[in-house]
Amino acid sequence: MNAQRIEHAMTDKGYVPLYATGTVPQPWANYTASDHAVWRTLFERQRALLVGRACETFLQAQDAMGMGAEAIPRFDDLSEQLRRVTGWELVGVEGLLPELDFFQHLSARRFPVTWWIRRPEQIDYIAEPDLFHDLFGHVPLLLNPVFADYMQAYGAGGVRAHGLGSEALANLTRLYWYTVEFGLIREHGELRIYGAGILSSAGESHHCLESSAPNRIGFDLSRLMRTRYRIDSYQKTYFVIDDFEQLFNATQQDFAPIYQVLQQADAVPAGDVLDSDLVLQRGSGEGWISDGDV
Ligand code: HBI
Ligand code: FE
Repeated sequence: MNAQRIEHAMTDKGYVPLYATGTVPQPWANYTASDHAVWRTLFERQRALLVGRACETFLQAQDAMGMGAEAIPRFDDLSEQLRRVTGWELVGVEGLLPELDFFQHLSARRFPVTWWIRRPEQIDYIAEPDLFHDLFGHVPLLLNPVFADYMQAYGAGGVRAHGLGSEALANLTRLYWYTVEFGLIREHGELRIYGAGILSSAGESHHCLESSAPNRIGFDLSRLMRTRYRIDSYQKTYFVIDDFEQLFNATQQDFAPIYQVLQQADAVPAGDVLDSDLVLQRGSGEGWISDGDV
């Protein structure tokens, strides 16, 4: 099944598709055999790749939820489990939501999940979030109480930033990008993946851990909020957290003074390393293209 695209909107990220803003029930009975087969192919490939690469919290949560390759999971089943453990629930959506709608859902402990899955010819790459990215990548960690609280705090911060203007919003969006989407975490002395943008991408699952091209830098909230990012290629820089408490604790302050300070500071290009950085690996920069940071 394919979603009806509603319209395109010009943003600072270029043209993005915008969909209906309401929530929709998951039309589970309408998924075709091909839809389920796409899920199965992607699930089997990523799970095999992620053992030893994704953090244990993610792998264990995915198992605990009974998320498997056999069929596209039902949002209602997953919501029931999430509600019991962390008070989160899933809501079906047509795709990318306007930022404020998205933040409001998160701050109410509702995670919007795109109901449709990519087509077979899009197995290796799709620019926009689909069901596989949202469910496989984002949903398991919502079973972890600390990460679940971080996501809600992020949403609440988003609602506040939205009222403060586009620069504050850009700062906050970078936080989401470099943690929830492309974050790495230290575990048993090694780097592991927790960001959903990586977890749902075969190529980036290798690249983020094994390539010598990207920088790997210790998490620092205001540094990260200054850092531009790329939406069209693997990341040039990954930020590494020690644990999910570090992430949650960083949200236990008012971001407004940070936004104020950052107004005087230049944004940092995606691949730059600063003297003040805690550098775990300085990237070789191999294969980097030089324009296109957002
Ligand atoms: N909408 N459904 C959906 N999923 C997202 O991940 C999402 C969104 N709208 C906005 C958005 N992400 C980004 O602007 C984040 O930076 C917040
Ligand atoms: Fe995502």
